[in-house]
Amino acid sequence: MAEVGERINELRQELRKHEYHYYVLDDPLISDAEYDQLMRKLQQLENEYPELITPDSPTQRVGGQAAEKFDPVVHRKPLLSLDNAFSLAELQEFNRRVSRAATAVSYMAELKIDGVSIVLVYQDGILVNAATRGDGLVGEDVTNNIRTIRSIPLRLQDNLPRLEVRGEIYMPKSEFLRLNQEKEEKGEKIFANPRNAAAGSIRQLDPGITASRALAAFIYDIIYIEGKEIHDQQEALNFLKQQGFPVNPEACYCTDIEAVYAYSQGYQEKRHDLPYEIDGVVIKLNSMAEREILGQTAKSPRWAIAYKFPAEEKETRLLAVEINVGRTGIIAPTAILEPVSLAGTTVSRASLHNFDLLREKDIRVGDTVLVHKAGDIIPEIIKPIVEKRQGREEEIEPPGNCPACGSQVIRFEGEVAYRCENINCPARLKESLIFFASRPAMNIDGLGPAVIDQLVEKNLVEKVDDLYYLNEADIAGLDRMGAKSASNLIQAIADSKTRPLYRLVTALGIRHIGSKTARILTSHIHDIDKFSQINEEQLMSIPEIGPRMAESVVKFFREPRNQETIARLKAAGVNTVVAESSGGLKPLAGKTFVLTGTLESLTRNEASEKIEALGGKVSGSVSKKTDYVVAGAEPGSKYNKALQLEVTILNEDEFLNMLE
Ligand code: 0OX
Repeated sequence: MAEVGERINELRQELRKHEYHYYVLDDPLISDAEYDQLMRKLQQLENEYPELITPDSPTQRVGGQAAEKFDPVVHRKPLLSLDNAFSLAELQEFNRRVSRAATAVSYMAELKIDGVSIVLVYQDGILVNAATRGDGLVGEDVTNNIRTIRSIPLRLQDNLPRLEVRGEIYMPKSEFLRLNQEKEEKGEKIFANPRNAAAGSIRQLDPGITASRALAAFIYDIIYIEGKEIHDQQEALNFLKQQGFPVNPEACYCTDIEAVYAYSQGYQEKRHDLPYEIDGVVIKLNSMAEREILGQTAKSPRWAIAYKFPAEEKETRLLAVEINVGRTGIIAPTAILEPVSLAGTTVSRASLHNFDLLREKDIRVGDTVLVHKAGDIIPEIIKPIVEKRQGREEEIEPPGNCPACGSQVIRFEGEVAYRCENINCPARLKESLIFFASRPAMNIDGLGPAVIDQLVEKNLVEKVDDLYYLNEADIAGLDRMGAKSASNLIQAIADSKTRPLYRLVTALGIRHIGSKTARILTSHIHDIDKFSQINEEQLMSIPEIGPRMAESVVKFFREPRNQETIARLKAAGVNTVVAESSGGLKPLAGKTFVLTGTLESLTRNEASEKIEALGGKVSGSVSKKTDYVVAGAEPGSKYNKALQLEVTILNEDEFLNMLE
């Protein structure tokens, strides 16, 4: 037991070291796979010896239930905000005020990270609380969310009795762009800027959501410390770094205000090359003793100031609005602008994201508009300059039909996006094909993105169903495709004709209908032709089918272009029905299986298919009626339930033997 404890400690130290190198220094010492392996080892030991789990273990970053609300946290002392300066003259004025009270003045100049202020409290070297700034007096307890940020140490280098620090949580530009793209593809509202995205991510009641966003942090202030004396800001930053905190490396010691100004000017240019957004520079009197002398006003310290960069915004004219269909079928407006130079590039187009946003901002063709770059990269219209209207500006309406294929445009409940749901729409075709051929769908071996690209570019496939009319000569003409692989691919396409119906329903890429839902649908609806006759109410009477799914199914099958596609797939010999049990060998008839964990040799879908093909049933939960629980690697709670109910547990080999 003592040995296990020691091994656990070693693993934790090792993992902390790698977290620090990866997330703070941005200089990993080992591969992700090696890191994952160490983490799994620790997890295994902690599973076996749960009494040895401590809150500062690297395994304990995401845990616990979603909260109902955030508790208030009263700050030890009010968190001050900063006075602003916008010019050299204002900086010099600040310097004069400081120099009147302090002697031997020197400054630390730090980048002003555009994020969300937080306070972290460490007791005996362990993170015990994290709170937002709130109104400066009372913030919100967001400890469980902050714990998920990998660069924030759960344990400090030294066991200081108490340390309270302040810093900024931010979302890197790249993560902001990724998140907004993901949101756009889901038809959801996007975040206006990385700061809002960081704030929104920290204020999630479910820490799992915070964990899924790559937030980062810089710590820059010691609010309270026991067990150590800190004399100036430079020492503070060094000390914070030593304790394992992420500290911004661009901070600079300046002996006079001119050096501060030169630093600020430099970053006004360089800001676009940084991976995070800054909105200025914070200038702080270096000496803590001198800070005491200067004191503070009601809301800000007299010893610090923010030099704010001018916002990078320009006025230009909105010449036209182009309506485009994205690769996933989302129909979105794009602004065509009179070219204008902005933050280092010439901008002539701007994303308008969705038609709701256009209406909310009341943007019209012909307007003079204010533009900026979201995440420093994506040109966007902030607002129209209403005072400059001439009266001839035109409002922009969403189209009724897809500009690429003419299908009726669809909008789902609760989404901002308008979509084209024609699986064969030329704008969507490549994406439709990639999904159609993918493993959870028709599982066509050898038909990946590279081949699909060529098939579409060479007009060999103009509709998904054209796949089934290809011949070997068509395929053998593609790059990097020999006669043998051409014949294999034709065979793989032919083999896919006999896939079970649920795979075809999955492959159609109907919104909200993944393979699990497709399975549920086809266990009630045994013929694809019946899908176009069914209404939302009938669909919702199927357990587990909700209104969003029902709406989506009905809209998909109502589109005449999709009906045509299905007819042609059927004509090509693709299976469109659920085969009634043909009296063949059904050795698993009457047996119920539950799958848990990851199997090595086949996916969950494949395993379910095999069980069902042999007459068995697959259920999602373990009960006394379950005959077998098949347990793969890292099984979930179903495994424990099986033990408890004494249900027979099969490992992968035993399961595979049963299928033979
Ligand atoms: C920032 C930032 C914000 C602490 C004492 C006065 C203001 N956004 O990067 N605030 C401060 O300092 C606080 N420093 C910063 N670097």
